[in-house]
Amino acid sequence: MAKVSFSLLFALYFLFLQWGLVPYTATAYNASGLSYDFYEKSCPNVERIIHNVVSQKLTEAFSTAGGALRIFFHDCFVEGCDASVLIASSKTNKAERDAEINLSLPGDGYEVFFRAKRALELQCPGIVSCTDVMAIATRDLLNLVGAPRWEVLKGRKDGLVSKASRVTGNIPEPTQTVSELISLFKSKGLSVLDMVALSGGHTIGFSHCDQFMSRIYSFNETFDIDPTMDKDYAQMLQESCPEKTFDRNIVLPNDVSTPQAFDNAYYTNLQKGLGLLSSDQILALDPTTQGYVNSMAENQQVFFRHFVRAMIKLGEIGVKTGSNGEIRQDCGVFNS
Ligand code: HEM
Ligand SMILES: *[C@@H]1O[C@H](CO)[C@@H](O)[C@H](O)[C@H]1NC(C)=O
Ligand SMILES: *[C@@H]1O[C@H](CO)[C@@H](O)[C@H](O)[C@H]1NC(C)=O
Ligand SMILES: CC(=O)N[C@H]1CO[C@H](CO)[C@@H](O)[C@@H]1O
Repeated sequence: MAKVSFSLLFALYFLFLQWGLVPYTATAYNASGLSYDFYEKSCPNVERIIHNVVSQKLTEAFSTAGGALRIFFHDCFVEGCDASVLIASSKTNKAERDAEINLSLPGDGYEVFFRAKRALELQCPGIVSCTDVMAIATRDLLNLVGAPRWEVLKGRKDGLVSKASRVTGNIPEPTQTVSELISLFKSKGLSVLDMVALSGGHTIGFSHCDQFMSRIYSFNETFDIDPTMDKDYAQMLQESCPEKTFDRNIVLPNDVSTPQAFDNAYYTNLQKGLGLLSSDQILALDPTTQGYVNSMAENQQVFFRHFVRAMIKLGEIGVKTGSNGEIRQDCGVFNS
């Protein structure tokens, strides 16, 4: 009897955990060596200094939030979260940010990280790593546009390697299949659920025409337009991105219904064929991911809980501590 009710409870707990009804505990997901109070003595105002810079920058350019999130994500997937994406190329090294796939990484996102680090150097020189700045600033920006707030673990060191050649294969592409995406995320220690929740980052931000052109022109032998896309939406996209003469600088919102709000509309859009990238739309169609899309579309709190948990996990990928890294003085160049 006791045995039966225990397994029943366990099954229920698992079910609730799956669907995000158990409040997450951050401690379950930290990487060794990181802590919440890492700068308590050395730079007690670190969070406030970053927050001031970030909120100022956001009032100047709303696109900062999406830009920063995408750069943070790319940084963590290539060499781990170590600010390697901020390094500028030199005569002898083509750096990560100059990989072909990086061409579209947004200037405002870079700018906010550099600005926050410069503000910190005035008050606590040489103390706070660029990678911690990225994690805190991204959290703050998302919170300012409507995401829940979470505590950021600190103590990451900045990486000593940044190579464009390390990018390909480590960053997902919009034409990949669900199983290809799943195996990439899995290789970074992220589950299918994490992947679906993090894709909700596309509730803000923009994409360039070339990232979805193949869905709206000569899709395949049978269909001119991807039949999984809403027809009016496809027509609107065609108007903004004419086949032969599209403007390489034009960007369109990833979330067509509420582009400026961090909400679960990304998922409700997918249910209606309003996903912009193929990699978005297929999440609502593939049996492996469809259930997660539906539960996040149905309940924004479920999305928020899974998103926060997955962001904390994302922020711990390949983290360097101790002598495996440095505290860069200028986020754009290695110390020596
Ligand atoms: C699942 C696989 C993913 C694919 C294939 C993908 C692909 C893309 C592409 C092609 C763009 C448009 C780039 C451009 O044209 O400028 C984009 C934008 C963006 N992505 Fe993803 N992404 C994925 C997952 C993620 C994740 C996990 C995050 C963060 C948690 C994220 C955050 C963003 C943001 C915020 C933007 C907008 C950037 C801006 O406004 O400048 N993406 N993504
Ligand atoms: C990190 O996780 C371990 C257990 O996995 C826990 O003992 C420790 O308290 C956590 N540290 C922080 C700062 O959450
Ligand atoms: C075109 O795409 C649709 C939808 O993905 C698919 O069902 C169909 O089999 C494809 N046709 C060809 C010729 O590949
Ligand atoms: C090669 C290249 O143009 N890389 C770009 C990567 O993204 C940043 C930010 O927009 C640009 O400054 C780089 O030039």
